[in-house]
Amino acid sequence: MTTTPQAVRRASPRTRRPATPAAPDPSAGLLPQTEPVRLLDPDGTPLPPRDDYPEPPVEALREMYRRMVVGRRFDIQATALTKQGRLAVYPSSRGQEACQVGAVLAVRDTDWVFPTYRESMALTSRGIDPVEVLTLLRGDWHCGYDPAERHTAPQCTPLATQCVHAAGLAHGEAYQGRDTVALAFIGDGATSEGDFHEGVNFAAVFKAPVVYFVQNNKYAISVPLSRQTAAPSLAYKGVGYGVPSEQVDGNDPVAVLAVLTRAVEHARAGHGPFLVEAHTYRMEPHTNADDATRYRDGAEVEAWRDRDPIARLETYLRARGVLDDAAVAAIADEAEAYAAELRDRMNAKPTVDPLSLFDHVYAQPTPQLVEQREQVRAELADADEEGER
Ligand SMILES: Cc1ncc(C[n+]2csc(CCOP(=O)(O)OP(=O)(O)O)c2C)c(N)n1
Ligand SMILES: [Mg+2]
Repeated sequence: MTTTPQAVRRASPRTRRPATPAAPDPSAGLLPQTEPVRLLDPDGTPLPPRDDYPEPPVEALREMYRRMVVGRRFDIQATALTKQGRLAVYPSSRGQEACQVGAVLAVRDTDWVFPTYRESMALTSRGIDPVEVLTLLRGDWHCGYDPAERHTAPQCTPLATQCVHAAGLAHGEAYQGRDTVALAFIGDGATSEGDFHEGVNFAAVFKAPVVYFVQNNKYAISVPLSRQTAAPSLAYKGVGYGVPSEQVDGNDPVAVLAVLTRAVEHARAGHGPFLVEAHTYRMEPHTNADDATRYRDGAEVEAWRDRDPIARLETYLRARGVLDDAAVAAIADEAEAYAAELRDRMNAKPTVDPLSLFDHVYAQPTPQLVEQREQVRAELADADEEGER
C-alpha cells in the first residue's frame, strides 16, 4: 500500500489541532417546531399554557368566534348564490375559518392584507361590504372595494404574485418610517411558484415587515400535498431564505391567533419577515365548478369534519364561562340576518356601465383604447335601439 502525502499529514501528531468549539447553528431560531403549535385539543380541551405562545385575551377569542360564525354563514350564502346564477364562481374557505379570521384579528386596520381568491371570508371579516367583496367573482372588471382605503390589495388569482407585492409595499412603508405590516395569504400549491420564493427572498434581504401566511389546506385544486412538495413541511421553506418560521394547527383558533400575533409583532419590531404555515383543510371543492369526489375520498373529508374550528372554539369558550346558549343564539341570528341582506342585495340587478372599463387603464388613454371605447359605445347604442339591453 502506498502512503499519500495527505495521509501522512493527517496522521502526524505534530499537525493535529485542538478541537475547536462547535460553531453556532446558523439555522437556530429559523426552523419551525417539529409539531404544529396547538393550544386546544381537537375537542376544545385546553392544553397546558406555554411561554412561547401566550393565549390571546378572552375578549379577542370571543370576537373571533363571532366573526367565524358570521364568516361561515357568508361562505354558505356565497356558494348558494353561484347555484342561483348570481355569482360567476366562488372558492369556499369553509373549514378554514380560524385562519381567515385569525389573520385579520392579528393585524391592525392600518396594516395591509394581500389576499388570494380564497380569502373572501377574511375580507368580510375585516369589515369590507360583502357585496363589494363579491364584485370580482360576480364578473366585474374591478375588485369592488378601494384597496387604498381598506389597506387590502385586490384578491389575487395569478398564484403567488401577491407575495412580491407584499414585499414591495412593506419595504416601501418601512423606508418611509411607518410601522405598517403586510400580511400575504398564500396556498400550499402556490409555494411552488417562483413569485413566492422571490417575494420571501426580497423581504428577507431587505428585512421587510411581511408575514407570509401559508394556508396548507392539503390541495391545489386536485393536486394533493404529497405531489406538491417533498419538504418536511411548508414552514421549512423559510430557512433557506433566512426567514424564521412556525407551523400551527390551522383548525385551532386559539393557536392560530397566538402564532400570528407573534409573527406580526416580530415583523413590526423590525426583525424582517416571518413565515407561518397553518395545517388546515378545504372542506368544499376548489370552487363550485370543481368535483372533488373525483380525486379525494369522502372518509378523508369526514375525518376533518371532526376537527371543526368553530365547534372547537365554542366548546372552549363555553367551558370558560364566556359563552352561553343566549350568546350563541344571538350570534347565529346575526349571521342569518347578514346572509339574508347579502341575498337580497345580490338578487337586485346590478347597474354596470361597460364604458367605465376604459376609464382607469391609463391617465391618458392610448389611441387604441379610444378606438375600442368608441366601438363598445356604438355597440351599446345599437343594443339600446333594438331593445336588447
Ligand atoms: C400562475 C398561476 N398558475 C396556475 C393557476 C391556476 N390555479 C388556480 S388555483 C390553483 C391551485 C392553487 O392551490 P393552492 O395554492 O393550494 O391554493 P388553494 O386554492 O388551495 O387555496 C391553480 C393551479 C393560476 N391561477 N395562476
Ligand atoms: Mg391549497
